Amino acid sequence: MTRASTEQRARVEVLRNEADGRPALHESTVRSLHAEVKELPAVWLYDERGSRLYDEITRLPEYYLPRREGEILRARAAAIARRTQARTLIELGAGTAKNIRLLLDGLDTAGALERFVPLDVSEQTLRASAETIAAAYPRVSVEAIVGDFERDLGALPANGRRLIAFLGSTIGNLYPEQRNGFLRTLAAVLARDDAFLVGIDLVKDVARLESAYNDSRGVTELFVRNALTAVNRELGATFDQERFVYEARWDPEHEWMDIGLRARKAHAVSIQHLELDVAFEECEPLRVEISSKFRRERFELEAAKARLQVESWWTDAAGDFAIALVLRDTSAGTKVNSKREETACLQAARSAATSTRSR
Ligand code: AVJ
Repeated sequence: MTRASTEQRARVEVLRNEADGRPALHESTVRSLHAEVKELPAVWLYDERGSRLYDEITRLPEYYLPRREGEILRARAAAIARRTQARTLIELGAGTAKNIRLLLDGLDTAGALERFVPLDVSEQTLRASAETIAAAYPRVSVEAIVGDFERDLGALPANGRRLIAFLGSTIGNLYPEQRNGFLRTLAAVLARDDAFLVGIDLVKDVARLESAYNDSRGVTELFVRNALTAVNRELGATFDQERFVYEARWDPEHEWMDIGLRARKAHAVSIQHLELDVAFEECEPLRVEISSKFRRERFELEAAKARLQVESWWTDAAGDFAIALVLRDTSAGTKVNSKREETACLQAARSAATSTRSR
């Protein structure tokens, strides 16, 4: 394969570049720092160094997620190819994750796959992985998109059967309300023959969950602390690493890992480009991300609320992780609603009748 033909195949379309996104990111950073629990948007984790550190996390013995997901994909890729007959594979939040290749292998072997569309906010990471995929799958045309999976679902290429993959339990980074919005938007853009494939980390033993985010080599801590480094550099902030301790703990009420830092002592941080001074109390937390863990019933319910239907649910042998194949709900939706309306109006009629009778 010559270099020129490889480059021709990996096209990169920039829907939004870093400069476009900056006002929104600054705004959401200000908002997050004013929240009840102070927070830095998780986007700050994924600069070049952050992406490298995350890559390192995926190889940690404690961080079971990618290996469990890989186990499921290896076992199910052929079935997924058969059921979806996908001609286009779209990957949301593509990054550097390797598991998408198991899906590409399955779809490519089945023979229908024509196109791979990775979407990610980081142009640099995206270009590199698009080139690698283009070189490894010569029959597949790679059309990468620099964009945001919460805002750009409507801009995805739409001809032919599509499989939209959202792997790695990245969906767990969204707050419930955001997740609901995401699923609703997805339901709106999903055609009858399209499918959505989502990797989901499951609720499990607290000790195992906490050790996945408190690895013995401290790579996760470096990854999280890198958000402070990025904000110092990009926003002229004065976060001092020494003044914070790393903390990742299970929140049983919300069933998510609460990941971030905690101020050792009361102090203030100034963020020059936001014209903001942020005061921390002693022990006050600064959240950097949440990582929600799921139960099947809850996920199916959330999907149904967004008019999506979980067609298949596969787990690894240990039951640590799940992959759900999700379709647009073509059957229930309107029927359920009209039934509910009917019941409500019958109830109203009945109670009106009762009150008339008793008068
Ligand atoms: C990439 C969002 C799935 O939540 O497990 C890993 C990020 N943070 N270790 C996760 C992460 C700390 C990861 N996701």
